[in-house]
Amino acid sequence: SPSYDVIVLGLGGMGSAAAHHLAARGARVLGLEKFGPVHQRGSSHGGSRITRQSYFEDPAYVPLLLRSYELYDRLERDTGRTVATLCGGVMLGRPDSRTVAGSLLSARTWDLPHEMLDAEEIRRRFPTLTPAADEVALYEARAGLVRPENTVAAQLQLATRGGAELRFQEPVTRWETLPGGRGVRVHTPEDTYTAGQLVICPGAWAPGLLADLGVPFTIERQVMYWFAPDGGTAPYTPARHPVYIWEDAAGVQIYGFPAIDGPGGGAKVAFFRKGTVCTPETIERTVHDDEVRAMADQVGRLLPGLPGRFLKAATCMYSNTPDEHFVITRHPAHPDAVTVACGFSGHGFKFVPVVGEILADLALTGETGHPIELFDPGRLTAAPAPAHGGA
Ligand code: PYC
Repeated sequence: SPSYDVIVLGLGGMGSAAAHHLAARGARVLGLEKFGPVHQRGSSHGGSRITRQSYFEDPAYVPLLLRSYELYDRLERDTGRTVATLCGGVMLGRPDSRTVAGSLLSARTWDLPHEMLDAEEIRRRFPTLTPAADEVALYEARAGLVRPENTVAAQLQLATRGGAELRFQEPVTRWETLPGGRGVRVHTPEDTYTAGQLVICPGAWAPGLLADLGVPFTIERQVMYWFAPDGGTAPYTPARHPVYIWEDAAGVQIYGFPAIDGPGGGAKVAFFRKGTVCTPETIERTVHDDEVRAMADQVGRLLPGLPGRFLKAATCMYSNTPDEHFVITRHPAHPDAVTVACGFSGHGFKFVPVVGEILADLALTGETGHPIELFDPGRLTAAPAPAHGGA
């Protein structure tokens, strides 16, 4: 059976990044993907993902974001593909909302450039937005969007250029570590491969492929919607319109993008974290009228002109961990041979290039200089403390 330094399982956002970074360091890499290149079945499609640095989820993400921005720039230079558009972004809600207060905490902790805008100033700067009088925004000029399909295509291109062998339509059916620290064996319907190291980037297939990790993943169906605004897209183009995350008084978050697909393409908007539990095999791909109405109603409260005409919708999946922080680690049961990256919980794509770098570090040296303590799965799997007096 053919032998490699590293096998990468899954060539979506994270796996294609890993394959690229590993190949660039001279490793003999085999990448295996269940579907075709740049497919629409997982979590790396839909044309756009938000990127931002004043990170409301936790200030611990900021150093990784700063590195990710550098690597997105490099990806663009090395391939000539457009992967990022930094049109600015507003994180909007009441001052004490998680979206606003959390973003401000990261901005202050890391001294990131930002502006705080009151409702009047938001309306003056961005006339499509109609916040309530008690809402404010953190504006970040370096926020914007990254393009998932272009990013995956660029990373696959660089992986191939670096000598990686990439095999598509070839699902991994089984893998095992070999005795005596001799690496891993990976089985597909086509062949059996061996390698010193395995990197697993399973996306929404984590519950099946990483059952032994013990992390209770929840796979969620999410819907992305495109609307053609009343009066045309001119005020919604990236030169004039920011990305936005808006949290209403009830804590419901939506997010959206400028119109990046030309005059006929409309603008994309979605609920953040309002999905329904699914599996990759059973996910409902049809989007129903009541879902479109609910989205139009919610986005119409902030952008009254946007839900002019519904154009289309598409589904994708989040792979949530219980605390919505990622899992990036050497596999606790196979620490010498297996590295995993999963549970990106709906906010991972902006990190794709730096995760590739981290996975290459872990697979080739067993450690990384990047701060990944937050992503240790031990936080989710630790046995409960024994009851008092128990024995
Ligand atoms: O990571 O910024 C993000 C995001 C917004 C909506 C879903 N993910």
